[in-house]
Amino acid sequence: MFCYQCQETARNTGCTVVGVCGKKDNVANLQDLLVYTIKGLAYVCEKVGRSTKEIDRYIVDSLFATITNVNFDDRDIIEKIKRGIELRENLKKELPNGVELPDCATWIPENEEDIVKKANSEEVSILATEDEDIRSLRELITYGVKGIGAYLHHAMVLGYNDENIHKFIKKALISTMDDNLSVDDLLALALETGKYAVDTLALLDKAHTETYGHPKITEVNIGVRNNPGILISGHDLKTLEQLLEQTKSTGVDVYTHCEMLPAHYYPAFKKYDHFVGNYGSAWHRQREEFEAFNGPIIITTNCLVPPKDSYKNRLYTTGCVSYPGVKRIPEDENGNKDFSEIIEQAKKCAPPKELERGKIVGGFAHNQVLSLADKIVEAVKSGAIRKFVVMAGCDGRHSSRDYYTEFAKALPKDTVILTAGCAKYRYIKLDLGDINGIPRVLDAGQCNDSYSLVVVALKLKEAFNLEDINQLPIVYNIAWYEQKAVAVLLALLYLGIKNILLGPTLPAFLSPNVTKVLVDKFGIGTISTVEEDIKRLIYDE
Ligand code: SF4
Ligand code: SF3
Repeated sequence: MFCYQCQETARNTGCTVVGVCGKKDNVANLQDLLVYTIKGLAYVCEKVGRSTKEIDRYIVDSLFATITNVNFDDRDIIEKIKRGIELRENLKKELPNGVELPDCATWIPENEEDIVKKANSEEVSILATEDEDIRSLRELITYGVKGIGAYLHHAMVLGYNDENIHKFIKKALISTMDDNLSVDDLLALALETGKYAVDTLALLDKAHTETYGHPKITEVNIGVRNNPGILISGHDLKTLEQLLEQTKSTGVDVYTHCEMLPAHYYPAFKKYDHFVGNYGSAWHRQREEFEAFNGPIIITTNCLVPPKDSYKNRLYTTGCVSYPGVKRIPEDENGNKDFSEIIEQAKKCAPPKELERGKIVGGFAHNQVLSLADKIVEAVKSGAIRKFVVMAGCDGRHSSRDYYTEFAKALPKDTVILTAGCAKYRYIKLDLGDINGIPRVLDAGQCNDSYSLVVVALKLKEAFNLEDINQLPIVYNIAWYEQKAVAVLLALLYLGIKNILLGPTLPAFLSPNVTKVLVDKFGIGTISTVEEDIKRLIYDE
């Protein structure tokens, strides 16, 4: 195996024996083959000149399955590979004879052994691209497209879709196999990936807000009650909605974990009295927190960590998530899921163990922030707010991420943190106070709600009558971990945002030359010490 798609890759170069995330080498290789299969299918779609709804959904779901901490299940990946080949071969019937196709579009396994053999072959590995810079850009684009696929999946679950994004996904994937493309061509394609990431995030924002209303300022309880509970994690609000409906009047409470926290900010979920609060913190703490929860846990999307035996029998996956030996909740053709078995199990479980008491305040997505725009503009003009610091992104295991807690604490009192994604758990429970009633940490929501922060920035640009988004008193200190964050980063670059600090390390998949281009063109940098970065970002020294 060779995988370097996430921030925690071994020695910041690549996982080669087993993933730091727990992904086994056979699964890593099968995931490479799945991506190879998707590319072959995209190629045939292009040659035929059409796709189908089924193919589009398949591509998006399969890309999602290869994101870090989503799918650890070799059986599931093998089934997806078989399905991709079936879809490809069916569509291929529309091609005239004699059309030349690459191996990824022609290869047919006779049995599962063939699939495993192919997965282990060098030709499907990332390392098959020898030139380090071309490989770097191909992977940057592929990871951006994985992130787009995941976000598009979320929108599609709610009935929102965009043909053009599906077309771009295929075009981009095909381009990563094109030996005629230069470094410059691929750089342009990486920025175009950013454009489609913006479109996808905008679509998902529309899907969320039209379905569940605009997030509002909300106090979320972080303590527990004395009823049995079900804990739900990940980003999929539709699954949460179904769970809340089915648990009504059952005596079972529902709690969110990690990226599901922002669900509390949506008006549509406020009517459920048994939707109690948020339990615990970010994904990497789940092994202790799930154990303490006592009741069933549902993982709807990333991030799943290989479970401990102590709670494996009350852990459930759904959607694109899968783990060998962990029960999966299927859905019918209308996307409906049946939680009755889980609810019955919950009733027999002890209430969650209390981890903490208090509240988190959030709900500062664009609509809510813009309703405070006058107050914010006034605070900036009067100097009460010196700067906004975007600290969106992901959390992770590395102790180097303590930096973000220390950075938040060390920020001067006239700064406001804008956040989204699970990175917030590094500082959201610190009491950082407020500025004229505006809290010093404004949480917009999930990682996809980073889009919301951009909408706010664009509105402020208008309010201050500025030409360039970079003239705003907004600086960026972003933490990344997985490939959704890569899509968000490309979106920010496409929007012209400069001088982003990306940490805790720069991606291993960026070669020195590609990094240099990003530094020269966009001023991208990485974190140093808290003191240095405060000087650099806040005092422009
Ligand atoms: Fe390693 Fe990250 Fe790939 Fe997992 S996803 S195998 S930790 S690089
Ligand atoms: Fe977090 Fe996985 Fe990225 Fe959605 S839940 S931000 S890491």
